[in-house]
Amino acid sequence: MRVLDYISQGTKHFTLIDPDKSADYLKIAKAALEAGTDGILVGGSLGIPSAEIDGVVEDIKSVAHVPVVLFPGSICQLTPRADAVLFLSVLNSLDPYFIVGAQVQGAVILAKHYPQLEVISTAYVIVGDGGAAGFVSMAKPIPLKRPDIAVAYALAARYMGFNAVYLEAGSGAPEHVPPAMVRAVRKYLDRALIVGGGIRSGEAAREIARERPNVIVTGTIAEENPQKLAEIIRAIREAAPRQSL
Ligand code: 1GP
Repeated sequence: MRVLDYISQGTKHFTLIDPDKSADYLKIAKAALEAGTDGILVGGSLGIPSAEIDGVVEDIKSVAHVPVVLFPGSICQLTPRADAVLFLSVLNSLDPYFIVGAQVQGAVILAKHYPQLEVISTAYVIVGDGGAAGFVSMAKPIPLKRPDIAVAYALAARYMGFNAVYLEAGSGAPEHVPPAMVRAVRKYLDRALIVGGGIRSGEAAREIARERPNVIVTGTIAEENPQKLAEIIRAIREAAPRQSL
């Protein structure tokens, strides 16, 4: 099954592993798999040497029975070892490099060298604090109290033909994407909706899952508190049993 089809059904939990932050990425991957995560994203806003990314993904693939998907912070984080890549365009960046420049460079690598890698075109929309992702990509984050602006971006993404929209509050953000914003976007978006950043409790995950995004991503919690991760995954399952869109 293609990863896009896999994530388009129901609400799943993905764990973000940033090898730059966590030397012990394999331990985190194993803990996340044990807690029942449905997929693993690999990537980060800051540097991961391109020489390392192949090995990191290979290692994670060797223990994972779920899709391993690239979440590249730069074109140096591409590898054919993954199951798919989120081909991100930071729609609310002020710098064209992050909207289409890096994508032009990355597209050539994908087409010429990794044509077998599934590409999921993803409108990456930064909201609230935005974290390192927002800072590095020169984003103008959408205020948390303006779900209407998030809807406008999601609609633009839909008409531009993106496969998915990713609402990103930023890793470690003080506030996650508000459920009201997820609800507003879900109402208009007939394709995969991914939400992440600042989700630290089962309660927060439950409230977001009730709005039926397709993927809820957590990163930091897997590094800091694997038990909490199990609670988050349970809450998602309870709030959004695996319904189809
Ligand atoms: C993925 O950036 C997030 O969208 C991960 O955020 O580290 O706050 O869970 P956390």
